[in-house]
Amino acid sequence: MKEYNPKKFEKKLIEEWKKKGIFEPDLTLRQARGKKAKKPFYNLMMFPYPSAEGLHVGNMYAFVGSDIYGRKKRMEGFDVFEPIGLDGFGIHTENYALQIKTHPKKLIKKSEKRFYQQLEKTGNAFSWKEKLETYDPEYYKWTQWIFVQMFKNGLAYRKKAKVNWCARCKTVLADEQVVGGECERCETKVIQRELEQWFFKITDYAKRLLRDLENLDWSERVKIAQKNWIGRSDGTLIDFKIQNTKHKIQVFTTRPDTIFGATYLALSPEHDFITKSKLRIANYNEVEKYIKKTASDKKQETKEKTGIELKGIKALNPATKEEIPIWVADYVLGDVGEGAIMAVPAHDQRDFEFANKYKLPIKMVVCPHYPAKTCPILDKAYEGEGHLVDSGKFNGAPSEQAKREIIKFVGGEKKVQYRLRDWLISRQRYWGPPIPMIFCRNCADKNIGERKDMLGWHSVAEKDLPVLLPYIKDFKPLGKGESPLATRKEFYETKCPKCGGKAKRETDVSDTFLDSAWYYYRYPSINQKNSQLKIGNLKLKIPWNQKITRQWLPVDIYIGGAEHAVLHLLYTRFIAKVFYDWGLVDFQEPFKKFRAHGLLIKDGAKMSKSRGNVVVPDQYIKNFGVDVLRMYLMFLGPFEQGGDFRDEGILGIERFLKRAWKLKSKIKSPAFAKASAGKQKSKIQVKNQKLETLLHQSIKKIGNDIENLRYNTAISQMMILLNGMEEESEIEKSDYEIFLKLLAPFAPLATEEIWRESGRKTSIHFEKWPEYEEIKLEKKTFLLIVSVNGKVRDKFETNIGIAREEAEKLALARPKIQQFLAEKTPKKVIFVKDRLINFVI
Ligand code: ANZ
Ligand code: ZN
Repeated sequence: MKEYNPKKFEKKLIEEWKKKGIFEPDLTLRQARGKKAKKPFYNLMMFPYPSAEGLHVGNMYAFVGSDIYGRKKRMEGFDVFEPIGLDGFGIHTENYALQIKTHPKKLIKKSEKRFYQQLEKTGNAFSWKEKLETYDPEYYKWTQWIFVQMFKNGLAYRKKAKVNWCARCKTVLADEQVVGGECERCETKVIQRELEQWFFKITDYAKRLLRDLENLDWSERVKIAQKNWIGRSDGTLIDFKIQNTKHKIQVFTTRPDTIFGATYLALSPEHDFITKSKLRIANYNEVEKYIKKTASDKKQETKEKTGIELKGIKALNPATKEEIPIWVADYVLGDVGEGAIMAVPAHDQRDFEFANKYKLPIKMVVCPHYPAKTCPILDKAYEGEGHLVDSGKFNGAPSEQAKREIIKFVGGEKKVQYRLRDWLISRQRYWGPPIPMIFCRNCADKNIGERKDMLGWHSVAEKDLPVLLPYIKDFKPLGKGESPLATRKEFYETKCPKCGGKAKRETDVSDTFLDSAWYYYRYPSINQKNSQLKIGNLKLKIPWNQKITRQWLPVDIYIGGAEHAVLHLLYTRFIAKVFYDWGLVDFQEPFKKFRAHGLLIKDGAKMSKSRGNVVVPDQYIKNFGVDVLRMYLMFLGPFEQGGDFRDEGILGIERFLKRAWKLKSKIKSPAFAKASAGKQKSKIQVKNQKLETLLHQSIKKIGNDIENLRYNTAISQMMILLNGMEEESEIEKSDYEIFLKLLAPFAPLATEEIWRESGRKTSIHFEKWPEYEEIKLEKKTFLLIVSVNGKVRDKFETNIGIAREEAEKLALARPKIQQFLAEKTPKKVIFVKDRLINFVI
């Protein structure tokens, strides 16, 4: 019999699969699966962004895990769609192009080829006919189309704002791209710059984004991250009068019950009260200096708080009617709440630290040890609930109840607020879709514009899309707050679509995360006619085919990295809701089920290019074959937790596949080669009860494990099953086939090859997933140990519950035992029920 040699068949099968397109479902579902029910299943993995270095095993890990799930679904009778493409626009690719001094246009040609080659080698069941690249004008035309619709629907706007600036990437960043005060990509400390930028109004959707999280079947850690990021807080707006003026300062607080302990007000440095009260502020020059100094710092929780008092003015605490000082402090954020707080040092840790530093009064008003006579100031703020003290007529009230009463008492207004900021969408870089907007000075001066709040701004007409990204040889970011497109007159000089006069194109490009926020709508429609839709009284071509979209979307399972929790995974949800509101789709959540995969560790650190500990799959595939690498990766640990990539383990998997290959020589009938291709019953045929139980157990366990992405334990069970089958002197052909089918999602190539060798014309991957019977799960036999004078001499399977006499009779009949007893009668027989029998001679 031939040895297991993946070189002989892996490449051949992969090419054949692709050529015949066996994993291309009929997307129209017209002839899907012959007469059987049409069951579309959209199996999606997170859009990869490649660089020319290509795929590393960490990426492959995620893809293979997704593929295994899809393969089982296919065997369960679903029409599985598993597309692949490249998220090749954006800073990631551009930075890499800069680093290796190539133009991104040239770079992507190379990386595209390399990446698709590598992906092909994974053995995944991709639908190759539907691949897409975000830098393809046919694709980004629609990305721009989305921008235009966002503008027309009031969801895209431009404003001057303090924004995150990465000096190394020379561009602004969305809040979601700033991690711990640093640029998510290059880990440079982010500073604040005042720039005019485009935003998407994701905050309009905060409430729904939060509410709909609840019922989502998503990885819990991602749901929690989104919840915290959206950050709902239920609070109250309270006015503080400014003494001797008509002015008021409104604060947002979640703890109105602590108002009697509010010993000062604190404003963010951006608060407009400061400039408005310039003449009344005695130390205005100093204040101005302070504000300038803090302006460029990105605020961080851990930083030491600083501030300055506004001299010459006081506020009135509406509860105590006492005068309190007003401070400007950098720990109060300009874009959160009202940009002003009532500071309660005894009950808010930030205020506590600030008050200690600047010697401001600390007044305890919520007492945790009520009804003690006095309530001592603690060495940190007491942020919990309790009973009110030092709070006038509210003394003794529980804080929760006092909240409601005090809101009435001071005339506060309830308000729900979110931490989420609008999505900063423009980038001062080259490698992205130009933002399809035109500004006309002339129109602006005459108060003309598509939108009243955006005078002079016109969106590019749908028929004029795409706005092509021009070739710019020197594409380096300028760092002046403008994209390199701003250096190209021939690009930005244009005619106003309204008045025909001289106008200027927007020169920023859009954020990469917009490219990837809608790609999964495009995949199934790539080779279909786009639909026309009536929106209002407008007939509009949309980026997909409506019928196909209805059949295939939303995505059934989405697998990807948890690091995208508040980036890609939040933006996609937002865009889906926007599309829903526009009447484009009938669902509000893009991914029915999302599972985050774990990370691969190498030498104690996360595998990543920046750490330089990347393992490239190619050499492993060459040495061991792709099935071995796939199974090895999946065996490293629970898929949702990741694992440690070490070389040693791979040999064990290789041995397993060699043995699985060889197992076919145990098949009882040599007629395996002429198997009846038509009738492929998955019925377990085995006569041997022990193996029968094992088969049923394995089908159950492996099926459940795949469903729960516990591929490592599924593989362990495959190993147990293999051991069990190897113990037999002969196995039934049909039992071996069950073994193959269970293995097929993990080792799709070896199993397909064996299937073929047995004379089948069809693919194993469309076979029916084996079924188990509940009543056959329980084992009815056990391995009885037979020893002579305490030494184990024999073992055999027998029924559980066997009686002593029966066991003795059977044991004595065994040739081995007869040999050891040498015709002596045992002096004593020790019997341990369902375990062993020992003869003492
Ligand atoms: C008084 C108070 C007393 C507060 C107390 C807390 C505890 P969450 O729940 O995270 O939304 N706050 C309001 N606006 C702010 C801003 N622009 N920058 C920094 N802090 C701001 O937090 C709401 C609380 O954060 C508010 O309630 C306010 O402090 C502060 F014992 O008001 B609190
Ligand atoms: Zn104009």
